[in-house]
Amino acid sequence: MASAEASSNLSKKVQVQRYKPVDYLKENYLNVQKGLWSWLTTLDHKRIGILYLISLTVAFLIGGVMALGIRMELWTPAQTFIEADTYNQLFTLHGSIMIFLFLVPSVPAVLGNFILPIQLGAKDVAFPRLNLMSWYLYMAGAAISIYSILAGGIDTGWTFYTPYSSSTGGAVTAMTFGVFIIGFSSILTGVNFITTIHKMRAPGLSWDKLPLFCWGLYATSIIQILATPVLAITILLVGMERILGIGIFDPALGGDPILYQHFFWFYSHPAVYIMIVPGFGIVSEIISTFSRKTIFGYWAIALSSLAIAFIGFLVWGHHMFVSGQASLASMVFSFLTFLVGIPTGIKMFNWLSTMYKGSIKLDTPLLYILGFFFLFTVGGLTGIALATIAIDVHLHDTYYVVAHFHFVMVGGMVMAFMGGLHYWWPKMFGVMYNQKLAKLACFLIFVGFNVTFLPQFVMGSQGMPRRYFNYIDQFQSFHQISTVGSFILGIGFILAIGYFIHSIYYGKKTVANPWGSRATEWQIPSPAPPHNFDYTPVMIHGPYDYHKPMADFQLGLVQSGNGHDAEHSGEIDKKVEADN
Ligand code: HEM
Ligand SMILES: [Cu+2]
Repeated sequence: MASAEASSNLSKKVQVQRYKPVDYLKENYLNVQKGLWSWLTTLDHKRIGILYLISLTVAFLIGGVMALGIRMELWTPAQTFIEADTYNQLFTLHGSIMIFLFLVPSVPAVLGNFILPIQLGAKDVAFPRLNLMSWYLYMAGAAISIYSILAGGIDTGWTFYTPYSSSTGGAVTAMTFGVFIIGFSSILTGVNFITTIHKMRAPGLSWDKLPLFCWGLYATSIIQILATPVLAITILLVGMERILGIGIFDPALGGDPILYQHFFWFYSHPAVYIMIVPGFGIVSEIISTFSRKTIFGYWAIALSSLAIAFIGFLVWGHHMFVSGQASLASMVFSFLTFLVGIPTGIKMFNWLSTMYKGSIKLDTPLLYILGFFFLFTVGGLTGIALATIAIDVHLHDTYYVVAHFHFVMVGGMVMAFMGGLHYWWPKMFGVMYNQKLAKLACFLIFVGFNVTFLPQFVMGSQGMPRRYFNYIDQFQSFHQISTVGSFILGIGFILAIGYFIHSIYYGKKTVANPWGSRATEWQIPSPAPPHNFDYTPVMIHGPYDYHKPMADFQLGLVQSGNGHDAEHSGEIDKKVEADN
């Protein structure tokens, strides 16, 4: 009651104007400027999001081809078609590319860049130039990583464990330098988002109305800023050890390799939350929109993201149960790891409660999120098993771990990313993809994923070690099922890329709000206008207030006939007439 009064006071005070919703404008962020140069020098957060989308898709394809190479090699227990050395390089590059060039940047840099300022009712992020610089740093880091492939490749695994990485030949120095540079891109994005969320919220958008996607990005940004520098310093030290021979991690030089593992996992465990927490934000948006219901437990979802970010800093030692750390330390790390299950469980509970008795529409974005629920739960629960010291001693460095982290990273994060991409695609390009093919691709990806990774739990628990080129005959059928699955998965992704690109050129034009969502980004035309809003929107309701009438949310963009953007008003009048 009190809050309804407050919001009506607010609307009186600022005299909120309601405009007719406009579906599209002649001028949008895609056509406002033309030519490659305008893209390479753009300061528009939306265009930078698209630049990231293109670069990340290329990285994902390269990483994906390498994965298929690994799976093909494992078709037979002995050598199948490549040398053992090449195999080591393949899984190292696959892991490094997927983690550092795809998963870490994916949701924040692509979808976060595009959607966050619009959800906040802002014209752009707080530091547009810094935003563009992040993309250039990403590209520079990617170029150096690719150089490292040409300069001999690396075979240390994506974890760059010392002392091997301190002494092995190849291009470890180049690769770690590339990761170092990409780390800065990640830090700058985090700084930008935190400032934007604090400073650029539209009037009326209090913290309790902040969309949960923004909360997710906020929690992620904190981790990016606090954890990434530790990785940067660590790999810088590896470089110094290699180049200058200073003993830090290599016992031969008087260093300590366990120290490296502490440093590495102090970043890399929180980094797994950099990957998944923004994905949680996507889940909340999609669940609410496609259930037509207010999100259940708003604060519980928002704060559990922060709790996960916080606890995530205290559990890194669960990667080191068998590396010789003190058993008391192991017990503490094991206990703290179990705690992560609490905020994660809270999220699951709230999402399912949001769907309960909702008016559910099974469109492609929601299908991906339902897949996420299933796969991420398997990933999370097997994580609890691994966090149990007595079990981990047996499962460490087996295919069980490989299956675990693929269930959380692909089954969780990539599913959420795909859901988000399908959800926001109409806003990004103003077109709808082929929905039938999209459902087919989602099905192929879900089935292919399970066929690839479920057998890995079984062979891992039976002792199949990870990162091995040869294996004993008993595991062959598991490996072959897994390889078949990986090709189904690959076909699913290729299909998705195909209909996405097709839709840009031939897709049906879509309306401003094809999903009937209450969230702010759906109230502006599709594709988004160059500056998102022509006036500062005033947020009266929260983004999930499905019990309030739609008309309360419609911002429109241009008030036709008021001289404001006169160039388009005639066209808009016609469009509005046609709609009525
Ligand atoms: C939420 C997203 C998560 C991601 C992205 C993720 C990712 C990963 C990755 C990449 C590894 C393998 C590291 C390596 O290469 O050695 C790993 C291992 C592990 N994860 Fe997770 N994980 C997640 C959640 C969890 C949860 C919720 C738990 C437990 C509650 C957990 C417990 C573990 C443990 C104990 C290991 C070490 C296993 C071993 O090496 O023996 N993880 N995870
Ligand atoms: Cu971890």
